[in-house]
Amino acid sequence: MPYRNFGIRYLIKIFFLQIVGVNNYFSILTNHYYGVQIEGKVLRSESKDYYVLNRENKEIRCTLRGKFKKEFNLKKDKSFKLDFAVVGDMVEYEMNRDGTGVIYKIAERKNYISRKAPRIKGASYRGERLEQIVSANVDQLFIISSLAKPKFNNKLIDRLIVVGESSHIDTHIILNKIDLENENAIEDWERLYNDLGYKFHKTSVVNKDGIEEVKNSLKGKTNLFWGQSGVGKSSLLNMIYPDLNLKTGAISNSTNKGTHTTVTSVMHKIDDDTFVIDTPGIREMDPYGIMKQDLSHYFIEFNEYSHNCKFNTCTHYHEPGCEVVKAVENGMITKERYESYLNLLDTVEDDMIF
Ligand SMILES: Nc1nc2c(ncn2[C@@H]2O[C@H](COP(=O)(O)OP(=O)(O)O)[C@@H](O)[C@H]2O)c(=O)[nH]1
Ligand SMILES: [Mg+2]
Ligand SMILES: [Zn+2]
Repeated sequence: MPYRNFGIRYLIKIFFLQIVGVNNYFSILTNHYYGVQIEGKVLRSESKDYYVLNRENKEIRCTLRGKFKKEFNLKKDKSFKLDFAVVGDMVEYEMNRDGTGVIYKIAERKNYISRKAPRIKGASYRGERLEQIVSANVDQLFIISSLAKPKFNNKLIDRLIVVGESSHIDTHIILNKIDLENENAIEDWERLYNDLGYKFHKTSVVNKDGIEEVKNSLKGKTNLFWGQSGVGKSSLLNMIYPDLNLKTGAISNSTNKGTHTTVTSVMHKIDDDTFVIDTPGIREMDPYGIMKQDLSHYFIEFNEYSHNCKFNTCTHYHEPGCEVVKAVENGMITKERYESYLNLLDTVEDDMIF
């Protein structure tokens, strides 16, 4: 008798609601039908799997819920759709019976670090390049460079600084492998970046120089290690946190590829408030979503001059009455930084997707 059944069920439901209260009743319902809902942090992803660390420090392999699509308004100057999770995302997932999980919610990102997805080798297609997010919710960007092998590359550092600045993330620079050459060669760079306000650490994994200083700077933050392949990102992390046991390797000259090194970004938990993200080495670095007329904002020493340029759309290149160009001529802005700027301005122009 369906009607009578319904009546009894209805009475039980009312009775239940009376006892446990509306909120608890619904949470019991949800738990029963959809599994327990848990919060966690994405540590890494492999193809379609996301490894999520929950509050009990358990790593759960999750997939994204089927029709997962959510509109985010993430970065100050950007708004677009994302339908995936990335390293560093805070997510909510439900447990399956087999111990895996299904992510059904990605929390709004505080910030994130990205670049243009690398060009596919040999492809003649020069269309829109997608955004590749390296990590979300980062407190500090550590740009890792080396004194030699590979040789110091200030243009790459400046490109990475632009990403840090445009994402409003504190940026440090590490110069590693100072055991290889006389570090005096780098004094001018050290002064330049320090003057700009970027903390400049000098390290050697061989001599253990500067390791404690870097370790102290990492404490209590979520830190992204980023830089060229072979500069020693994984080696540094191993030296600072021996338990990590990350793979390291020399770059083979013939293929220019790392051997058995990091392939995707991986976040590691050090303690309750300290996280580090090791990234695969990069060979090219084009910031994503930066417009030509905004680029100079991310060269922070340009700002006090660019206000006074004759045109407020000045790109500080060929325009008359440009105060930035004047500052370069007067030696107030270094030629090297200005060259990095022009070099980037070119890329931004080429690959403009807005
Ligand atoms: N001489 C010297 N070699 C280093 C130093 N740090 C790392 N290396 C070496 O550089 C190579 C690349 O290191 P790895 O950590 O894999 O670089 P990653 O690609 O940036 O992670 C390895 O052969 C390391 O042993 C250092 O401070 N001094
Ligand atoms: Mg590595
Ligand atoms: Zn100008």
